[in-house]
Amino acid sequence: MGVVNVTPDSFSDGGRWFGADAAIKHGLDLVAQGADVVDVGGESTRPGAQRVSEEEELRRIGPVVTELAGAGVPVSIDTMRAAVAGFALDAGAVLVNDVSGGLADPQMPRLVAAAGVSYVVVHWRGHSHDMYSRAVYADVVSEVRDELTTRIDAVVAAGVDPDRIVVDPGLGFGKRPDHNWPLLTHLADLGRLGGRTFPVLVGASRKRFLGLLLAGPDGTPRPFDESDAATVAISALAATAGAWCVRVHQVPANADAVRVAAAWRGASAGPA
Ligand code: PMM
Repeated sequence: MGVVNVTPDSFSDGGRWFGADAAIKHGLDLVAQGADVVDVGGESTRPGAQRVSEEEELRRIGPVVTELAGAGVPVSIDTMRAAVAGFALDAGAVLVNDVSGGLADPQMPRLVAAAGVSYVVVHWRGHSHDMYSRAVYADVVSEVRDELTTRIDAVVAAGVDPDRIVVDPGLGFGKRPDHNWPLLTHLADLGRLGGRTFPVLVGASRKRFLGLLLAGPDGTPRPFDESDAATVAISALAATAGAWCVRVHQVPANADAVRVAAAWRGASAGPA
């Protein structure tokens, strides 16, 4: 999954694809580079971000989703708002990526259910402006599993087909850097919830915990756009561990990593 953030302020690529024409071209480039789906978002969720209005979010994503879907690109809409998701689905988007897991807008699960599309349910504890105040866990893996299970029960009760649900641990969302690593090393557990197995999506690309891991000797975090090689390492490891999808800003090397992982898994499943 290649990312197109149509925002002036996303932490990882803020401003680069803010104009509709640049965003559309970027989406087409990501597909040419090997992305299977392009995730279009119009609201930054970086820590501390304030919300944009629904009108502004629609203004940002509207032409980008319409053009990309019209060109045959499988488009995912990254939004917490049912109205924005509804617009994108009408324009041809095929997947709803809701980083709030249906918590931010109670209309979202019903909309997804009615549309019959795939739904990425992300673990989330609240909006970005104060997300770190909720980043308190005794056992992050079991708490994220329990809270994801609660969300799955809720969205299924609202009519979402369980076979259309993808789960995501929400790296960085209400998590401090040290919380992300155990989630990454327990991806298979995170997909097995309530007696079912769900595909798992991993969004580690360019996140702060990678910049901190790669900090220089003076402790200065590595800049976001210089953690792409670490993102590729996570993609290889996550895909080898069975992740269904990795959401990334730079596609070519990550697409290669996913192919390596597929060959690795294939060979490990076959005869020695
Ligand atoms: N992270 C961001 C935005 N959308 N969606 C999913 N499913 N999972 C994520 O981890 C995720 C997401 C924030 O990153 P960005 O601002 O670099 O796009």
